[in-house]
Amino acid sequence: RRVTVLSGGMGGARFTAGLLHGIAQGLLPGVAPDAEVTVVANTADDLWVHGLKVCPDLDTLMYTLGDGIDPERGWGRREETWSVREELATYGVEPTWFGLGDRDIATHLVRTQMLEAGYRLSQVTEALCRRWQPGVRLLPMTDDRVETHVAIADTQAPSGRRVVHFQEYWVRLRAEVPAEQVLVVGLEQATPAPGVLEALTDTDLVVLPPSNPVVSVGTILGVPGLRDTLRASPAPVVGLSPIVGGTHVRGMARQMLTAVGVEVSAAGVGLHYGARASGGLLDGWLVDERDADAVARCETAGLRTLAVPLMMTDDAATAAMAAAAAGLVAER
Ligand code: GDP
Ligand code: FO1
Ligand code: CA
Repeated sequence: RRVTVLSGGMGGARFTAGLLHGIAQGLLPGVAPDAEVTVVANTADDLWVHGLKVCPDLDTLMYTLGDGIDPERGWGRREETWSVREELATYGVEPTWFGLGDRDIATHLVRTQMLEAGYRLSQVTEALCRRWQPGVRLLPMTDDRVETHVAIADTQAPSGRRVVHFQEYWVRLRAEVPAEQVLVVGLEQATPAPGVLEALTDTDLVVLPPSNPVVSVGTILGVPGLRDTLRASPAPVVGLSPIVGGTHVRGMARQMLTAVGVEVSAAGVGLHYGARASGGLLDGWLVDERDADAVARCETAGLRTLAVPLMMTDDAATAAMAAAAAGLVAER
């Protein structure tokens, strides 16, 4: 009676919205219409800025599923204003390249003061969700501080490279410079947040949505204990490719996969996650119809693979791919 999703921000949030739609309509084989969804969210995008703790993926999930998201941007609040951002810029306070909306700042103020009062990130998230009612149990992957950084070429530096926070790489540099290395600071020392390991084992289905395989799903799986717990889980594990037609649909998955040496293709990502039968994580893998070549490659490697329409154009389309995903691994 439960489904667990490992999610980043926009892609995972959009998938989860459609998943909820599909479950309610009883479209997922092996999943009851009243099944509860737990989302384990990536927290390595998190950033301390202007003295506030900002959690982009947790907030994108919370706002999207709680109907507060700005639909154009895909992050931050709808009906947002930017007075504080403008005032900070007038003071010449950096970073001016990372914008916090006035409404969004309230979320970061609540989170920051709760953290400073000694609450854990999972308790803060639970408190914020009492207002937003996302319709899922939203868990951070860990309560410990973990931050993704990216090493890029820098001819001025003696070493020839410098390291920037993931948000600077993505928001200021627009991922336009090659990422030489992805460094997830604090990951080795992190422990799974309360309820996370149980969410991977005491469930009927685990989904790797079409989130970024490196800086969303990869960082979640990198929390010590998660990958092994998932591999040992009695629940079937199914994934959906974020690479369609040989590249990402949006964002910077192409650059991140290249940085870690994984082929930028639907097959490349599927084989990167690996078939459970050969030591990997997946019992099933969904690719878009445009990447039908990936089916044979993955099947040869023992990974049950299906080509279906994989563009999350609306909740109904996403519900259909969630149903196909559940169906692919239902009999496991
Ligand atoms: P982020 O944290 O905001 O970057 O969001 P995620 O990591 O959860 O998802 C980003 C990924 O979603 C990107 O790699 C995109 O390629 C992928 N994505 C976005 N829209 C779609 C879609 O409609 N279909 C598929 N298959 N992938 C998508
Ligand atoms: N993305 C941008 O492109 N520009 C921004 O100024 C920006 C600010 C921001 C503030 C809060 C937040 O939760 C997200 C924000 N994002 C911004 C999006 C953010 O970089 C992405 O949601 C993810 O971190 C990428 O995976
Ligand atoms: Ca993210």
